[in-house]
Amino acid sequence: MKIIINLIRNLLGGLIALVDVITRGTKLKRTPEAQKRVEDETKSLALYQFFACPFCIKTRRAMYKLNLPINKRNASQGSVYRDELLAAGGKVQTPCLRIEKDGQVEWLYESSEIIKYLQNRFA
Ligand SMILES: N[C@@H](CCC(=O)N[C@@H](CS)C(=O)NCC(=O)O)C(=O)O
Repeated sequence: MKIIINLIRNLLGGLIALVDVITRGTKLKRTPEAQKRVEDETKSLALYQFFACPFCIKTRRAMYKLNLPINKRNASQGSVYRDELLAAGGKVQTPCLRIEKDGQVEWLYESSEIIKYLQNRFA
């Protein structure tokens, strides 16, 4: 039964991911210098995610629109990133944004909080 539920979940997630790619629209345009600065800043960020999770898709969509090449780390079963998320973030819930600043690391959960953070910082 669990296998069937997971299969349906992944199929639905895959479908949403496909629709997302088709309907994403355009990325935010910056001057080459501004884009370079943003790209340098995004090096200290990483998104822990599942490919087919609707909340992750929503977050990736916002990242795409803001033109943010944030490193994506798949936290699926058996992955080292899953262990890392649990150990350092405190729970396996995606999406989670790992933010490194001045040698400190913050783990930001909740898609709406992550999107708000990215919009405040990069829009
Ligand atoms: N309110 C959260 C919901 C996130 C959520 O439910 N994520 C699911 C995946 S779609 C999760 O991490 N579940 C834990 C698991 O699958 O182990 C958000 O908006 O980010």
